[in-house]
Amino acid sequence: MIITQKSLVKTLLFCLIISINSLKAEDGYRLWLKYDKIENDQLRKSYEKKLTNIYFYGTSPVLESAKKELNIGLTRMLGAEIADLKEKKKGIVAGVIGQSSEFDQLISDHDKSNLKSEGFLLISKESKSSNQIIIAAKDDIGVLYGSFRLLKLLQMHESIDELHIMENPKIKLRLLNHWDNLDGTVERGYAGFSIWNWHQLPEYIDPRYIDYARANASIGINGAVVTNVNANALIFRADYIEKAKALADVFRSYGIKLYLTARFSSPIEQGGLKTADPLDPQVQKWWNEKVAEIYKSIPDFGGFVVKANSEGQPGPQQYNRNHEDGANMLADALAPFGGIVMWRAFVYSSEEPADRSKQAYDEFVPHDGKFRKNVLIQVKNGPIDFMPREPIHPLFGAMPQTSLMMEFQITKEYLGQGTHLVGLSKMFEEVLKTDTYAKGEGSIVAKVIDGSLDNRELTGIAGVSNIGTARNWTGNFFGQADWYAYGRLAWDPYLNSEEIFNEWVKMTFSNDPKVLNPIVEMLSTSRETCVKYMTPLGLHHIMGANHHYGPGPWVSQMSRADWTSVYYHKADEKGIGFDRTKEGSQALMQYQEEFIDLYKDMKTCPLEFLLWFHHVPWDYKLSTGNILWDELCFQYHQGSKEANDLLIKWNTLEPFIDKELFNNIKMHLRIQVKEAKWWRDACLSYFQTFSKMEIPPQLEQPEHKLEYYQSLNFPYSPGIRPRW
Ligand code: GCW
Repeated sequence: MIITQKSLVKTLLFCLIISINSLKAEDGYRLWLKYDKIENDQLRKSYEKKLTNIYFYGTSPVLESAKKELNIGLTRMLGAEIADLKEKKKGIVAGVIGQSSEFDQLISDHDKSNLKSEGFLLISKESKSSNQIIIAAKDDIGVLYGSFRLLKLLQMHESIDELHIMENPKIKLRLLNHWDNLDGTVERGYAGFSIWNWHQLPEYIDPRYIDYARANASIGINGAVVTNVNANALIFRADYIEKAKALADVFRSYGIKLYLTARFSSPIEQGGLKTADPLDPQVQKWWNEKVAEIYKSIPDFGGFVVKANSEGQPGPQQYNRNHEDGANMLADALAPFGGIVMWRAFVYSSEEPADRSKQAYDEFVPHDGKFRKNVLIQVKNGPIDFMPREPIHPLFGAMPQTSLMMEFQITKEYLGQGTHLVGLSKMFEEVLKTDTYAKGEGSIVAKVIDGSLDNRELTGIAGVSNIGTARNWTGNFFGQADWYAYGRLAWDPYLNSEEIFNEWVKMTFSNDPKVLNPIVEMLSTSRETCVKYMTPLGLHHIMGANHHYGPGPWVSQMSRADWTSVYYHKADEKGIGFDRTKEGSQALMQYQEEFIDLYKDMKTCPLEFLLWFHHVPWDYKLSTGNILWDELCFQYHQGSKEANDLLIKWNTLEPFIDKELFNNIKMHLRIQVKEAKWWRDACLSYFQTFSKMEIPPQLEQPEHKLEYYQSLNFPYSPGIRPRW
């Protein structure tokens, strides 16, 4: 046998990949793309027979990424070398439809006509003369997604016989929003600093950027807004545009577009103008030129996200203009290049309104149908702010002539931040499946977002990223599951969380039911657990001030009343809760009639939103048979107990989990147990000063007096908004 230098290098590289794989302790860096060797010999060999050859029709940077990924994944999982044999009859055959008649013949007309942009088809073809796994798509991004799907089948030990999988994404823009500042900090980030090293860009390309793009592409994310919505106009300086271009260049070969946040006052700060009035011709000209400059560097630039007239951010209202004027002005600058504006609906004015939850609806509904075609209104899932549980935002279903996109928060600002295990998929799913009743029963939020309810072309979804410089990306290991779940629901908002958790656990931990089932159960129950120990029965916004870490139901002194906790829980000697019914703030009236009927009556209002919509007397008898005060105590205690159950369950997994990873998660779960008890005891001690009732004697009593909980302070809590 003649060993050429090239084949020797290739073999050495192969050995290196295999050995690195088996030596390292599990530090979480590889996310769900672990590609561990398949230990079951029979299964591995059955895959190997079908997959050890790759042939791609055509080439492009995205197709190269797909091929590279198949190579890495198959080499690791099969422990065998993968050849690019130019063999078309055997193994993986991939391509974009419409580019080679030879390839096109492999696909039926029916399949061809059902495939949509970015979708993929995965089929097996077996005959005497051929044995192929075909990955086909209408564009190269679809081929990349199909390649990841094939690798996932193997990671999940599924059969690849008689394959016929076709998937099309249901939402067009599937974005991550990074609240990353140019100084490297991350607002509400609990996984270290920003992964974008602006200082060293554009020259230094951290290999992380590539792995970031791979991970996102593997779940179908096709856009990244790399800067904070509390925006900095510096990003529009020429040198920063070049830095952004360097990131866009990395993302491109993974089908990911780059977007930026636009500070509304940029024409003043970067352009030296006296005004940022959207109707001023000079202002429009500045934006037109700036946008043209960006597109010169980044031809596939996605567009802008804008937070305007919200929490001190500049906006059109400063010039007596409105959201429509502001959004359309930017949309006009972007339209010639195919760019879009995502204008956020997270607004509440500086004059305190009677009920902050009503404001976005009041400000936006009058403009329905008046935004340009390339504008999306980006709406948070609930009307307040990413609470552990909120009813859906009343805007969903209320603006049929406007493209509304969903904004979820993947980072856990209000759900235990960097430590608690809370499977967010359940929360996302709850929101997406809630009925708006906008067009009668069944008008669920997912249908608003995917455009099917109102026949909208431009559709989108955004998730506020939880990624940072932590070696495992998300700090808390289970944060990876939230990133994964967000991507999956962005691809298909009708998926079930159990299915998503199953996929993630199989790829991240193991296919062994002894490991799989308990972890899926932990993920599935944890969100409800968190709601119980933080904000049961519809309570909300009762966390510590500014950093939002830990309980702070007593917070009453802030520059605005609607930043305090007392504004939201309204506890007094009579009872607790925010009356948002017709007799109260009337926020409930912003929803459809059927929705109103569900919640309007204290007697029949589902318990999870009781205190969201009603001010309820302490001794009010609930459907559970308990009076309100007792129920509150039971729920807090149950939540704290369930947090402990998570730890107990985790401990049973010790024999099956990598030691480093096991301990990492165990330590975080211990923090969660401690903090769940802290939430419970602090909140009950405080609310007790109003209810004047005993915590039922069978329950553990608070460890400390209320003053102790009130005295705690955390000046260096992570993720706080920086002051510019
Ligand atoms: O929830 C609040 C956060 C702010 C955030 C704001 C927003 C980026 O506490 O940190 O600012 O929402 O969504 O704009």
